[in-house]
Formats: sequence, structure tokens, C-alpha cells
Amino acid sequence: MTRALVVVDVQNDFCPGGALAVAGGDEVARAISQLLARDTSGGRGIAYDHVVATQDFHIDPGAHFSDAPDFVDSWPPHCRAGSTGALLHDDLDTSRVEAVFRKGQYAAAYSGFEGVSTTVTAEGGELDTGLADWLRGHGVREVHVVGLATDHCVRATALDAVRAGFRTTVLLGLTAGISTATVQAALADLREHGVTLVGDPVLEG
Ligand code: VGL
Ligand code: ZN
Repeated sequence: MTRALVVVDVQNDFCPGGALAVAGGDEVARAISQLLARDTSGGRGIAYDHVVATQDFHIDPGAHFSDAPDFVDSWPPHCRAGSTGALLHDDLDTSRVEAVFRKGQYAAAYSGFEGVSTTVTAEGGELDTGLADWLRGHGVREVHVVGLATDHCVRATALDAVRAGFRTTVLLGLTAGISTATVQAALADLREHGVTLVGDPVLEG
């Protein structure tokens, strides 16, 4: 079954030192890089036929930004388009990332399925492709979701993946969350909606 790894929002602002740091975000970046390194050298065949990433990319996202954030629906300004904070973290190996799906330009967008990857056509125009269309176009039937933050963008992306008909697994060892209570709620929600949760990569099949 054609499988993709979806790397959610492993960006500087979600890592220690960033505007909306998630504890362990940089360790997640390194762990994902290690998974990808093992995936091409482990001698068990390649687990991921495709690798894509999502990127929180705010221009003017309205109430998503606040000077008095509640850290549930409003946040300190983060991942501003064009800023260093919006860049994918240096410890994330992006050599196998085939497309980056940007989201949240003018409103909150937690799910990578709200994002688009922009490419330039032969005629010089721009073509936006959503994540679901991209995955289907590449024959993907199954996704493994990793990244930041477990309780927000990973949760929303995995829920949309399963809704869109992809067999969906979240590799919890390659995620980090903002708060324990919302991570617990997210895990219950994911399980209930048919998302498989594993502590370690499941690479068979
Ligand atoms: C996220 C809060 C605000 C995330 C994005 O990537 O989980 N969280 N914007
Ligand atoms: Zn955001």
C-alpha cells in the first residue's frame, strides 16, 4: 500500500527558542530525520514512498494572533510568512520532502489539508494543489502523521486524513504537544475517529 509520511509544522517558532515553543520540538525534528535516514538505509525496503511537510504560514490570521493569548484558540504571533520563525527547523532533514503545504495565511488553519503547495506551470502561472489531491495524485492510500503540535495541528491533520479516506497512523514518539490535558483529549478523539496511535514507527505492510 502506497504510504506517505506527513511532517506537520516542524518550524522554528514551534521549537525551543521560537515564539510558540513546544517542549521537545527540536528533538522531534531530529527523531524524524533519523526515521528518514533509517528508511533509506535499513535494508527492509523503503517504508515511505512519499514525504511531504506542512508549514504554518501567517500573513494576517485575525484572531489566531493575540496580545493576550489563551493558548487554545489564540496565540502569540508566530510563523509569520517570510520570517525565520516560519522556516522548517534546521534539524529536520528535508531532502526527501517533495512538497510543502502552506496554511493559515489569513485565518487559523490547523489541518495540513487546508494548506496548498504552490508550483509554477510551464506557462509561468502558479498552480495550487491541496494535500488530499496531491496524495491521491501520487497513489497514496496510507499516511503516517508526525510533528508539532500533537494537540493542535497534528490532531487536525490526522482527523482530516482519516475523513478523506486515508488509512491514518500517528507516530506519537515523533510528536510533541503543548499541554498534557489537550494532548490526552486529542488522543481520545483520534482513536475514536479511527486513527491508529503507535509509540514507535510501524513499518511493516
Ligand atoms: C499550531 C498553534 C497555532 C500547530 C499552529 O502547528 O499545532 N498551534 N498555530
Ligand atoms: Zn498558527
